[in-house]
Amino acid sequence: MSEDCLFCRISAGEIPATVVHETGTVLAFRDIAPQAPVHVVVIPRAHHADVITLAEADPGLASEVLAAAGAVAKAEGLTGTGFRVVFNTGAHAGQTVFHVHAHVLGGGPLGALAS
Ligand code: DGP
Repeated sequence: MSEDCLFCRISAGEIPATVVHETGTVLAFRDIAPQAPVHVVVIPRAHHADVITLAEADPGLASEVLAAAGAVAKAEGLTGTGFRVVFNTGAHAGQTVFHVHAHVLGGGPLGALAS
């Protein structure tokens, strides 16, 4: 755990969040500033800065994050209509929290991705 990492502190229960799915290794909670009717953030409990460093360091854990994103999508009723799984990676992508997280977005039509 990194003491100055927001998502490490949420994982540790030090900062409250609306948790929708959790295991010993991953946690999913509702985004504080939702960009879609359903907007859930999925993190590994272990601290890795972004999805690329996670995939290099622990591909099994990266797979668990994706499996959790799928479980969230299913539980939120998104699998029939479609949804988006997004890993913002680095400053140009708008990443603001440098603890890897998947955004699971859905519940209505989503805008086009930036080109
Ligand atoms: P990104 O821009 O990809 O780094 O996404 C970070 C997301 O984290 C952003 O959509 C807002 C969300 N967020 C930031 N602080 C908090 C918080 O304290 N609680 C929750 N639930 N979400 C947060």
